[in-house]
Order: sequence, then structure tokens, then C-alpha cells
Amino acid sequence: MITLYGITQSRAFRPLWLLYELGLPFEHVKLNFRGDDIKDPTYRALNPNGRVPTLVDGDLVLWESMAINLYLARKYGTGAGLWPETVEDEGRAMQWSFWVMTEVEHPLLTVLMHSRVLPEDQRDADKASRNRGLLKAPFSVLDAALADRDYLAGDRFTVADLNVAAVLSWCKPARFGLKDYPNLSKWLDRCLDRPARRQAQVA
Ligand SMILES: N[C@@H](CCC(=O)N[C@@H](CS)C(=O)NCC(=O)O)C(=O)O
Repeated sequence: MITLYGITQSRAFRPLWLLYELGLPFEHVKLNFRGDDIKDPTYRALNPNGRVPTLVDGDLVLWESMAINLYLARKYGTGAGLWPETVEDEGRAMQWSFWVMTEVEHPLLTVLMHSRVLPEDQRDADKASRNRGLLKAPFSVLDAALADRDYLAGDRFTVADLNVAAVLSWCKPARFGLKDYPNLSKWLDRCLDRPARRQAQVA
């Protein structure tokens, strides 16, 4: 039995989206990272970082959203086409998953927090603008990578696209205009239009 901990409005959205893509039965424990649930010792025993998501699959306990997704896709996604077909494309899936976490996640979250999420009196417009600037380089890299291909690892949608698109989905609530990155923008819309992404969003 698979159990996923973490409310949809958290990084648990990433494995939730993948679980819906895979069509696997799972229990969704809607643990809110903002409240006291996260301090519960039983939960801390699963995830000593005190964060969500956490995945439990039989005897295996995993945390870190990208690791969870690479594991789920590798174990259950071959038939569904979500795990890349070649070792080279597995390499590309890992590259893009690490890349989005190291190059994009922090500046994009900062833009989102300081333009939409924090109460207005706590927002720092300079911080938002500086971090928008920091995203120009990685967004240009992704846009160029998508100039002559539709997907990041192989010729179909895989966990590589899901992991990167799930992080970049923050561009929408952050109202981050993507007109300078036409390939990225089309690819992101294509990924976010998937029925499993919609299912995860309302889970
Ligand atoms: N690198 C981790 C980050 C997990 C994370 O920071 N989760 C947030 C919710 S989106 C959290 O649980 N925060 C609780 C806290 O920081 O106290 C991952 O990708 O899974």
C-alpha cells in the first residue's frame, strides 16, 4: 500500500500528480505543513526533517519530492511510459530533476512569496524583482533545450517533464510572464494541461 503525506498546496503536489499519472491506488494523508500535524512525533519518525511530502510504500519510507518521483516512476512507470526508455534518457531525467531544484526552485518560490502569497505588508518588491532576474539564465537554458524537442528525456512525456513542470507551475500563481521563453511556455502549458495534473490540483 502506498501512502503519501502532505496537502496538495505543498510540494506533495509533485508526487500527487505522478501518482495520478500512474493510476495507482494510494492513501492521501492531507498533512498540513503549517500546523501542528508536522510536529507530531509519529510523523517525525517517518520524516525527521519535519517537512512534506513523505511517501510510504510497504517498508520503504522516502522523503524529498524529486527522489520520491524518480523512485515511483522507476518502479511503477515503465508500462505507463513515465520512466525514460534508455539509460541516457534516465540520465537526462536526473539532470533536469536536480537542475530544477538547484537553479529554479528557490528563486521562483521567492518571487511567488513576495508577489502573491505573503501578506502585502510583508512583501519585498526588490527581492521579488532580484529573483525574477535570477531566473532569466535558467529559463533561457530550458527554453533553448526545448527548441528542437517536445520533451526533456526522450520523445514522450516522462517523469523528467513532470518534475520540472511541477516546480515551474508556480509561474502561474506568481504571474511570471513567459513570453520571452516561447518554447518553455508552450511545453509548460502542454504539461499542465494533462488530466492527471488537474486531478492532483483538486486532491
Ligand atoms: N526539498 C524538499 C522540501 C520540502 C519542504 O520544504 N516542504 C515544505 C512544504 S512545501 C514543508 O514541509 N515545510 C514545513 C516547514 O518548513 O516547517 C522536497 O522537495 O520535498
